[in-house]
Amino acid sequence: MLLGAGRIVAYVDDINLRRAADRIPVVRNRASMVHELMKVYGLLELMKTVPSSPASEDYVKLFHSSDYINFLKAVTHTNDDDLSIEEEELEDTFGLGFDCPALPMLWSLVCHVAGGSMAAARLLTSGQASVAINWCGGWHHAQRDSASGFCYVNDVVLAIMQLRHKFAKVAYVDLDVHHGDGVENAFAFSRSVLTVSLHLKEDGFFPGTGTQDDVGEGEGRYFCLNVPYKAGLSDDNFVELLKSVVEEAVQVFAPDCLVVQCGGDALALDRLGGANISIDGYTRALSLLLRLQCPTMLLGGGGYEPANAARLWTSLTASVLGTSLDLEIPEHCFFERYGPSFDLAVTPSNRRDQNSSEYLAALKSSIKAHGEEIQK
Ligand code: TV1
Ligand code: CA
Ligand code: ZN
Repeated sequence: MLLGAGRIVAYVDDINLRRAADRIPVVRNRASMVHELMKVYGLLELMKTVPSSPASEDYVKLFHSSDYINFLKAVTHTNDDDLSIEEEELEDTFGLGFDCPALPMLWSLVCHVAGGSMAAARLLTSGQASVAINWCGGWHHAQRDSASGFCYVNDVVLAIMQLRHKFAKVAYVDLDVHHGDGVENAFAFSRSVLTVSLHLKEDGFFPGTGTQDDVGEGEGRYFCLNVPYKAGLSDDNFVELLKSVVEEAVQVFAPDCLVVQCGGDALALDRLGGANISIDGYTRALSLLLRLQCPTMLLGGGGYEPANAARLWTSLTASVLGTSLDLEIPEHCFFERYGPSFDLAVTPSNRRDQNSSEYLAALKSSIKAHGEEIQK
């Protein structure tokens, strides 16, 4: 399928960025697996590859508070033992703890991750690319003052802030199975950034926010759209929901630029997920968004079966490039991680879709009503 017809596609490719992303514990080595799979399929020769460099403290400060930044730097220069903060206390200290441990060289990790999406933003603002890809980005939970849900820095928010220098209106669409709360909060008061998140919403599922009546604040009211779904969401229903989002809200908003968080944890059988989407479902979703024909940034995010995240992002890249890939995974350094199938497919499981047609109809009509508010 040719999604990016006539578009210049650029891929942010930097060894130090990958090494930083590889150190995030729940997705250890995933960034390298993604990159190596893209490479062995020959995709790197089909795109412009662009290096990134670590962001500066001043750049990170454009969104995050000085107190939080100083804490990250302090953690970096301290051993666990000298930190003189108890584990539980750490949990309330700028969000560090179980999900976001105080990793060694944390500050450098933050600068590299922020730098990756900064490079992608620059490719779009300079007009050097019409699609810019950073599979090491998409850390949508980080807040101004704290880490959250494996996210230490909100590279997405920082990148959107850069895009806003050139593009008056930016639409953000978050396909990750979790609510994109950090990005939503950052732009809740803004009418220049439309944030949309589709996510699983059930009792106890992280982060618990993102109900349908969560629509933005003040001037930015109706410029946040949340599409909460139930467990087992199928490809057809996922694509239908996104189609209604695109037609009723995104097209009405008429963005000058698009940022898509392609978190892979809505894939079937994800360790942390609960949706039932296949690679084909994601590809159809992305094609709806690319049809808007705006400069587009593609980011990663969740995806807790690393081999499946690599399969997804490699397949999405190939689709954007209009090339098709052999089903058999080629021999390469991570080959054994793709067993037992050793093929590129991620197909739906046979679980039941708990989203009834009544529930979906109500969601769609509320998306439509939301779009009418944007129109006003
Ligand atoms: C260390 C080691 C931490 C193994 C955390 C699952 C782990 C989880 C781990 C885990 C895990 C969460 C919560 C509970 C909030 C906590 C990248 C009240 C097997 C974008 C973040 C999910 C999703 C956080 C991030 C969630 C993203 N679930 N194993 N942690 N407290 N945290 O529920 O959106 O994908 O699971
Ligand atoms: Ca989401
Ligand atoms: Zn997620």
